[in-house]
Amino acid sequence: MNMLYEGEWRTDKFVANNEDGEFERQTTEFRNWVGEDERFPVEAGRYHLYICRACPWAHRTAMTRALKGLENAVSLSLVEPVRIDDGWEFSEDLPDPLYGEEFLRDIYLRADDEFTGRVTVPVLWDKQRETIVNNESREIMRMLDEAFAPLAEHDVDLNPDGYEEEVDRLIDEIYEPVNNGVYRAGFATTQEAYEEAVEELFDALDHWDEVLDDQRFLAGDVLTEADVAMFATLIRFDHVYHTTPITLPKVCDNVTDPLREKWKRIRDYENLYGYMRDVYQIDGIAKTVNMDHIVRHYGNGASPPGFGPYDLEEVDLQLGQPHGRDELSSKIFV
Ligand SMILES: N[C@@H](CCC(=O)N[C@@H](CS)C(=O)NCC(=O)O)C(=O)O
Repeated sequence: MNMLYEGEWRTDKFVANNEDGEFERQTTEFRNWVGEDERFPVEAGRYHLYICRACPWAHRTAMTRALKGLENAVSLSLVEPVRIDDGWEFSEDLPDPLYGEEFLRDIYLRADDEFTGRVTVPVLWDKQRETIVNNESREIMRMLDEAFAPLAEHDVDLNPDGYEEEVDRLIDEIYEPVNNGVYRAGFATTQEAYEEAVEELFDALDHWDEVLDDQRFLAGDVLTEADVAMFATLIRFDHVYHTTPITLPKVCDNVTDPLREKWKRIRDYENLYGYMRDVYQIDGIAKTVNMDHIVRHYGNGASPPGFGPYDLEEVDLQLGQPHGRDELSSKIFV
């Protein structure tokens, strides 16, 4: 994978798997907090989100912005869905609205011209100080939810009083097996690492399908940040992640797929499927989902060739179909 190394774009530096063949996600570099750090006060129009519609981590931040009604307070722009050798790129169709840069790495270099690390989305950018505030999706999601609340046009709290501990626990609980689990399965280069990731992923999905049998959302009766995190993985699952093991043995000679029968689609889960449609149908969410970008990203060499894509025509998730889950709880927010 490509990355910046002391300010230079390098294609030879980064190794994502450890010696056991397990995929290791790098930790992010910019971790400032709007509202808590006096350099970054809460101000309408001051901050910008760079995202990619294909990326599940970036999707969390776009969903939170939409649910809170922060579109007028925090601007947003997209990079092209296919990550090329030069990394994430802007284009004529999807230009960098702030500086007219060619690549997202140029934005990182504006923040730190000696930057070493991967050039990832999402990025929360401060237009006034001209630097990256934060590039960790979980933290950006929380900031949009809480620090930016005074600017929000919707009375929506995704980490409500009394739920805080549970929301953090849930976000932690689904991260390894589900959100990152699909990548641990897809990027594993040894049989052992692959099997462990697949077992954990489907044990977790089975578990949450059961939990969602008698509660509408992960934390109970209302939608929280944990659901935002879960949805971003589920919505990509049938089109992208589910296709991985079909081709994985062809990609990695040393990984075979005895666990194939374990792989279910979200459509095969009664409750997870209804839950995914439920979240999709909440005001503002559908427009954050760009299935075309999702499928193009995973199908065009941006990721290991084992990933997707399904033909969009072939897989119609029927996301607008009734879900009946309002019988479990009549409200969505506190
Ligand atoms: N921990 C980061 C991970 C973000 C991430 O890995 N984004 C991917 C896109 S899905 C990316 O930009 N990858 C580019 C790279 O790793 O070089 C977060 O949650 O914000």
